[in-house]
Amino acid sequence: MSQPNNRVFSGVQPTGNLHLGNYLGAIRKFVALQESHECIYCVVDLHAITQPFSVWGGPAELANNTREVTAAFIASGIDPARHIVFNQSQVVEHAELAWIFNCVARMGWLNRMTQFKEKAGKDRENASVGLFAYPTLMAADILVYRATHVPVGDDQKQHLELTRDIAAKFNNDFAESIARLQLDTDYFPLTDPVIEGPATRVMSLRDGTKKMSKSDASDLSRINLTDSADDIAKKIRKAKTDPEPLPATLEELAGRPEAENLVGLYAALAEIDKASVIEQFAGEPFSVFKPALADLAVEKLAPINAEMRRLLDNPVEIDAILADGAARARVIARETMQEVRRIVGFLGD
Ligand code: AQP
Repeated sequence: MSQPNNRVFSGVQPTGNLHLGNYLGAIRKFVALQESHECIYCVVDLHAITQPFSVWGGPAELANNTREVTAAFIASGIDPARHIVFNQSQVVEHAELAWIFNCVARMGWLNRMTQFKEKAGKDRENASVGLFAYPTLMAADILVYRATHVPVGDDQKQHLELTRDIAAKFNNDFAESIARLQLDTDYFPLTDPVIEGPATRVMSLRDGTKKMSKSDASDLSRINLTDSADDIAKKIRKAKTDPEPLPATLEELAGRPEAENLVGLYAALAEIDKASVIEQFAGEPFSVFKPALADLAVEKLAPINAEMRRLLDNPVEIDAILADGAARARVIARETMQEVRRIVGFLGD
């Protein structure tokens, strides 16, 4: 199989409470890349189950959460006919390649992953083996399609560096075999992360030093993609801020994490840079800025919210999209795995 040079892969976990950070940090970029790249977007359900039932809702919630992420993809503008949208567990090759990568990656590499430390918390002995091995599955998700670009939020940067390390070590460890089979020397590409724009790390509305997160106990900390216009306005009104008005320069925002976050949100939603937001609102108090931000957020999110609701009322339509996407993803993944099995030296097809 020849190496693609413009293939995008990315995923979102079906762990409920899809929020504005997921949208601005990831999903909106997925939409933009459709014009220039061949895109594969995945609802990563195998990743969701690495955490306790209390985080992903258990079997009763997983199907609904998977449909919710799919609906968010489509409602945001991803075209599942031109590109591929599917859920990870329908393509078993992800898990198969992850096993091989478990044997390529080193314990020391995984021990350094900050997401594991954060998610496992103090009770590390009780974390699942899957949570520890999460980054090797993520590398397999990307590399089973030999994807060249991965749009993600800033929190995934370290995992993408590990993906590059795994690809490089595999290419090196199996170099002789790859050459004997006359495959590309760089069999797995060194994937480029796409982490850019004013919203690569959207922060909690209750604490500007913490990432906006699905698992935050406070619903006021995040704007969910399923929130009504009233909820969005209320959450922005109640967002933590400091008593100062907005400054006249971007530099003066330093050390004001909540103000910086809200300015970043405005910039991302309006698709302008932070400096232009400051120019527009310099000297204004939050009592003026917050309603403007709420109006903008409602304007941008209401059409997505409405289309998500329509889709979620038609689960058969969503399931058909996922089945069709999985069938097309499988064709690519099987081809890679046939080659990988020969590279590693396994007998059989
Ligand atoms: N706050 C954020 N700002 C910008 N991007 C974000 N992403 C997540 N949070 C933010 C990006 O969204 C994509 C999908 O994320 P995920 O489903 O893998 O979940 P996650 O990274 O574990 O983040 P969450 O939503 O905050 O969940 P929990 O509560 O489990 O930590 C990724 O590209 C991610 O970078």
